[in-house]
Amino acid sequence: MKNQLLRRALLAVLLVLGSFANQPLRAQSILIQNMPARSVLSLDGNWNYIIDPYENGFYDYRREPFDQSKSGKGGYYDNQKPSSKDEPELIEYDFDHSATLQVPGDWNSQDPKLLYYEGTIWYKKSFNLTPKAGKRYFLYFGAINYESHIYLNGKKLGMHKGGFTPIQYDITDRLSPNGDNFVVVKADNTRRQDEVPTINTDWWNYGGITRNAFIAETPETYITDYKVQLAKSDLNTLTGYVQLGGANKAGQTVTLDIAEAKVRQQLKTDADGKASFSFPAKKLTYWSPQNPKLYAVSLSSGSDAVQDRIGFRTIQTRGADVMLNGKSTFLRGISIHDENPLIPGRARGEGDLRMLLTWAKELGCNFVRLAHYPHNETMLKLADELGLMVWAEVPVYWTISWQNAATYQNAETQLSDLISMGKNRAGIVVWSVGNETPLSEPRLKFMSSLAKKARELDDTRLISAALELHREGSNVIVDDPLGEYLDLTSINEYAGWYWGGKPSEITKYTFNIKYNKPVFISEFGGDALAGYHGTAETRWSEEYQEALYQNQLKMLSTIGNLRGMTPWILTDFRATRRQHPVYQNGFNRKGLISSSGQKKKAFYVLQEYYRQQAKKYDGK
Ligand code: GCB
Repeated sequence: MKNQLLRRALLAVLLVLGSFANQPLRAQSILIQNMPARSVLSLDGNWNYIIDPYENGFYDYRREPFDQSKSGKGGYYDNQKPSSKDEPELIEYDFDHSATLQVPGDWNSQDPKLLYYEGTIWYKKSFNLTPKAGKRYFLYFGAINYESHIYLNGKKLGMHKGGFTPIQYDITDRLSPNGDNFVVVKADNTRRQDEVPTINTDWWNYGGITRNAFIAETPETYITDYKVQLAKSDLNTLTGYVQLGGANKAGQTVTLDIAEAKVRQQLKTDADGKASFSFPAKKLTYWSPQNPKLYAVSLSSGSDAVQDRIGFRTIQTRGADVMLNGKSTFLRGISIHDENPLIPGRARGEGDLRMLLTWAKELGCNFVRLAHYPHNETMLKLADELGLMVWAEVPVYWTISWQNAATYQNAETQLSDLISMGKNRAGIVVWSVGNETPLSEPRLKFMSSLAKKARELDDTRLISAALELHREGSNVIVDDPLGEYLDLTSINEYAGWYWGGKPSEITKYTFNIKYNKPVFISEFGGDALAGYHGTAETRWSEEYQEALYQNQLKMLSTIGNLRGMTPWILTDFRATRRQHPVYQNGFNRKGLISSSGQKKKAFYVLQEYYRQQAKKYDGK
């Protein structure tokens, strides 16, 4: 009897193990640094797709997921084909005869019937790759919005949440030896309260594989991660680490070469494959917006080598000042979404991104706020190259589920991935942990934990979040307790648009800010339809927006600690909330540049103000 019970228990355990054996959910471990610089097989281009609002390709008719079943089969990821003509099986999908979508690219802008679609779409791409002995292979997606389930040759690699951070899987032992492979992605952009972002945002919920896809090849032992930066607030010390992965990562030699700076260091990895370093930096030319100097940095170990272009600078605050390379600076910024309104949908390539940053330069910026989520790795590299400091942010936006532990974990993972991706970029000077989050105890715990996490992961940059204000008469008060944890007191402030009357009335407001830190206005603005003219009191007109900017700048000049701003926003952008049929038409019109590329009057107001600030702080 006892034996029988034991046997049954054993059988139950084996059954459970068996069902999981089919689909080990490979959590992505560490993000490999600078993946696009590797030898890659691009998976960009056409992918076949199936729209699946009922998720028939994922669940059986009892709503049990196929990929959790004993066989692990039955889902669209099998990419099944009829096996014999005599006994045709019932297969109710066929990727190869389905239409295609371009990758990278959101689905909304590629097929009119997908414009407002929120739900699941399956993507499939076949590719030829015969794995070579002694090599490792990693499948990479720059971003998939929002939840993705990824399968290679019918087997699950894993699930990823978060629409703006890279996804990587080691697929070395999953590639077919004969070279015929297929990858299937279930992308689901359903909005949910407990996710990050939550259900409510002011941007278009673009779905799909929105950034590049490729497979990178590395040697068996490879450079996983590295950080090469100046030490915290120290212009004379280069510090960082190199991390190897693979079987022979311990006790290896790593060479760090920055030829132009006459740096050549031989490092030894420890038992975990990590080699840390710290040494004096001699005669470096520091990165700055005036001179965005980047050094060619080369890391090599065994047969692996990675090249990067890295700038060196320090950023810190002292009282009211923001100090770049030890010198006080004013952050002449503008906010930007990952969208170039001249093309439909998300920005897709370097050209779209370069155009946005070139406009920011023309405006006189030395700073950009890449709102409200992690932007493309290419964007971060372009900012380095063009001499723009960057505020990088996670989509902790408005009213998140503050008390849900999984929501916090999700936000923290997105923050960690953003910091991992951006840590070698000189341009990034601020990590923002969120935007306009409403005061409460649970929110303070959530947000301050995120701020502490950001500092723990990277203490060389400033930490902030876009805060809200409240008013008593003409007194604008900023006393959000989260401010204690932040380096910049950043405020979103919409005098003259959402409150405070007409633009001409807002100069009466004065600011009462609790913290003696640099004050940064992370947003202000108002909508204007380009080409629509009226007086300074005609809402939606260019003149109204112009007056709003003029009076905002007057009002803000009374803040003694003011050290920068990123008005909202560089260009008009698509937003489902913006429904006015005459003035908005599905666009948030707070852009200084319209959806057809036309500069509005307010553009020139800010440009002139930035000219004066540049003169005051940089002497030109
Ligand atoms: C805000 C939000 C931003 C919106 C903007 C607006 O405060 O941070 O995402 O788009 O206001 O236009 O209302």
